[in-house]
Amino acid sequence: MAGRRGALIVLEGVDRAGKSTQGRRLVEALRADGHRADLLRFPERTTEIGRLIGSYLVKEKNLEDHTVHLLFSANRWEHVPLMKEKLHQGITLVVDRYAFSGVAFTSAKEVILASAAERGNFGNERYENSSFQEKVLQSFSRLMKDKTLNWKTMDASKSIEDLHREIKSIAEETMQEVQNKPLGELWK
Ligand code: NYM
Ligand code: MG
Repeated sequence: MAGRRGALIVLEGVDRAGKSTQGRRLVEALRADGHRADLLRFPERTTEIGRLIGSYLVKEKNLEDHTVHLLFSANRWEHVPLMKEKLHQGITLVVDRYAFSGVAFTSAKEVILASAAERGNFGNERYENSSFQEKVLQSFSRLMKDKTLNWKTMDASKSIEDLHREIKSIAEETMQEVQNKPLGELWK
């Protein structure tokens, strides 16, 4: 097993798509099968930067748009050394949102008017309304045209169990595929 690296598996999508549920299930299942796997999420609200982001999201704090964008980015970068170390050690990382959310949510801001009405079903954080999420989805669709990344689209209306089985088999395939490949760099 020496030298085999872990896979970086990123779950992206609009709010309430089921990413967190599936991420947790995936890590549990991989571990149960004897793989080494860790779950990460972004924003990771427990660091100093993450606490700033958290207070922005719950509307306790106002931050200028570029500033908050860079905080989200910094919040990922502060975890990159640890992520690389784990991947090199053979630990597969399941990540609940990554830089794609960074692009999709910030770019959705550029096109949305502040007048978007709050709708049902979402929570009370910033961005949690259907017109904003619609823009986010369009932005994700553009990002998925990048064929250097191995995107798989999931139908989030399926049952938790069915989705879990699909995601697990994709994850296992990916772990096999990348185990002897060097780590790549995103958008380079
Ligand atoms: N979000 C998340 C961003 O706006 N930019 C980012 O870079 C990331 C990683 O944070 N509505 C947004 C998307 C979500 C919000 O995320 C909180 P979560 O997964 O609901 O905790
Ligand atoms: Mg949320």
